[in-house]
Amino acid sequence: MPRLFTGIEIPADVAESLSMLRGGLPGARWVQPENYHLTLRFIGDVDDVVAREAAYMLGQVRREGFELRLDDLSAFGGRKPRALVANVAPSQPLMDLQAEHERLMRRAGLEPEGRKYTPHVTLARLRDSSSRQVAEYLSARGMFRSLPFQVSRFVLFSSRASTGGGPYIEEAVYPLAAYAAIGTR
Ligand code: 2AM
Repeated sequence: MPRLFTGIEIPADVAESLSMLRGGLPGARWVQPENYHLTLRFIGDVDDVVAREAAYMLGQVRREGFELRLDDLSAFGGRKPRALVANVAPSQPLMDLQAEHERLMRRAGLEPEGRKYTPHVTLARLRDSSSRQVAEYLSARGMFRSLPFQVSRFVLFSSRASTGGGPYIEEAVYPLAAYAAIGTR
């Protein structure tokens, strides 16, 4: 059973700037820079029929590319921090693309995603870091802001069944076109 999710790749120059943030937080398991990604829709462990249906549905997306920027760092989990993440600067095209993935995956037979979508790039998974250590790390690092980057495709990724960690495999790649250029201006 493949464990699938849709997402956006992080370009090498942005990944390099994120990789500078590795280290200095006890209890952190740092994500390998080649595994950085922005999840759009977690699909989970599905059988091959659902996987094929999901891949087909994603091929229906007709959207333009857009620009994104990573903006600031934070931790998920509150008093029991579980992940250190880079946040994404607000982007309506990103939210629209994510909402379309959600609709398409429901049409492919998946249960609705109950949690609100919070776009992020996970930098480290935290096991034994205290909220104080995380706060210290965040204040020592100060403000993080990436260069803007162009999103011109999204990807259906698989990861090792059940563990969820990288390396991730690109099962299918879907281009986002420059439709705006065609007769709309
Ligand atoms: P994360 O970055 O917040 O850890 C591949 O496992 C991707 O799917 C990861 O980016 C992970 O998000 C996300 N993911 C893993 N398990 C998930 C779950 N149960 N629900 C939603 N997203 C999940």
